[in-house]
Amino acid sequence: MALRDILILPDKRLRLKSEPVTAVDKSLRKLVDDMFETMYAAPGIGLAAIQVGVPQRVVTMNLAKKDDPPSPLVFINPEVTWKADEKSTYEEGCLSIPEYYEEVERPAAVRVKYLDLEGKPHEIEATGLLATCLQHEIDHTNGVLFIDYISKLKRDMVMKRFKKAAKKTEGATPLADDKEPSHHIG
Ligand code: GNR
Ligand code: NI
Repeated sequence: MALRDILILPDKRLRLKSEPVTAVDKSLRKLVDDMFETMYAAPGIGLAAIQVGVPQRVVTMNLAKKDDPPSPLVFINPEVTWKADEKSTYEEGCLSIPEYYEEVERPAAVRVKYLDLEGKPHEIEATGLLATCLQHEIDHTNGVLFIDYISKLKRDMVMKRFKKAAKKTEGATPLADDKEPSHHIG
């Protein structure tokens, strides 16, 4: 297993439409393992493959409460097949938009079809946090972020903040774990 870097706004790759998985093979299982490790370390309750730079329609999730045993879920090629008219509001966050939280209204229940890690098809009806998280992650596979549902004023403010932060660190190379920071000379 390996930790992968999480893409942060305004990384343009977060706007890509991911490609369907065509084969559940060894490299896909390695991707899923790495996604779980990365999601647990973050920590987050869900992760889409594009958030680690892989434009494939793969989602991992763990909605277990802190201190409860993990309950890992994998959704391959997930698709919403039905949305309830009823809405529910949840304060959302995103590992690609760290430390920003805002209320988002979405359908309160959805049906989702997907493949499991054996390539076997399933269809589930989700409510509550599972419904919200599935919609948030399926949006990622389509290049959609939760800030797309908030006011333009708030979204512009968030984009400005993250563009400024990215500018500050541009050209900076992450240090390897075994290296000490070098000091400027002169
Ligand atoms: O960790 C996460 N928490 C969360 C809270 C409310 C609604 C959605 C989420 S998903 C998020 C992790 C993430 O960015 N997944 O894409
Ligand atoms: Ni997210």
